[in-house]
Amino acid sequence: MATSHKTNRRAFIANTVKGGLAAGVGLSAAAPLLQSFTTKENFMPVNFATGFDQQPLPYAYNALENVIDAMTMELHYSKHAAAYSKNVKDAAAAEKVDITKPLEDVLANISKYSAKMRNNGGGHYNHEMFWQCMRPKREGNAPTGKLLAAIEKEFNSFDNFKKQFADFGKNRFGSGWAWLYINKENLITIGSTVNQDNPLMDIAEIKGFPLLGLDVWEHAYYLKYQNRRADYIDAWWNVVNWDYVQQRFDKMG
Ligand code: MN3
Repeated sequence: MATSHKTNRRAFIANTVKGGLAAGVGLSAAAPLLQSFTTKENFMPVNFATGFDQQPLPYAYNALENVIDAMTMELHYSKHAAAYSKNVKDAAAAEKVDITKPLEDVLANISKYSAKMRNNGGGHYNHEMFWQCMRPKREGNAPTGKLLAAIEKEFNSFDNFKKQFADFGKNRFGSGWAWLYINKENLITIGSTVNQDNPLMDIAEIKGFPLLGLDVWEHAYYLKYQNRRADYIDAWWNVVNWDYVQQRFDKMG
């Protein structure tokens, strides 16, 4: 089992580099191996296990300019997201959680932990995923292959999917996330969560494995878009890393 895990991990790294992201995404010299996968219902593919440390941003702060400005990226990554990582580790120490195990193990049983663990564990997971769900702007940015086929089957068209997904982002009152995810019936679907909840949590409004997440907290867009959340979402489609979403989707297939 260990051999096949290593092989898969190597394949993932190779794919990631091929996909144009910096080497080392999701990995650091100090990162634990995260080999255990005891999550309830065995729902998470092992290659996407998440640690408690913040990983390097896979591009420069200004790499998404014109969609997300460098100042927003820097504050978002180095202040907001860094704080979630620090705080979830503090909560883990207080609540005797083994941080060499995947964060997903905690999220799947988050109802047994504190509000601090819920807010910061979700915040850390969501942002680690969010950075990888983006890449520099591409014209005509869209999914391809099996992922596109699954989206078209469920939503009739990619444009219709984008509209419905954007509506979840726009209509999430206050702070939260919009998600494309695989639900417990193994169908690709969309929804939203409040604050830093996500579909992995046993107490979330929607449950499943997230493929793509959109941060609609004001800190994600306010410097450039002020109150215009809809404009931020419209522009965000240009920087979605569909290759990364496809990798998550493939692991669930
Ligand atoms: Mn955020």
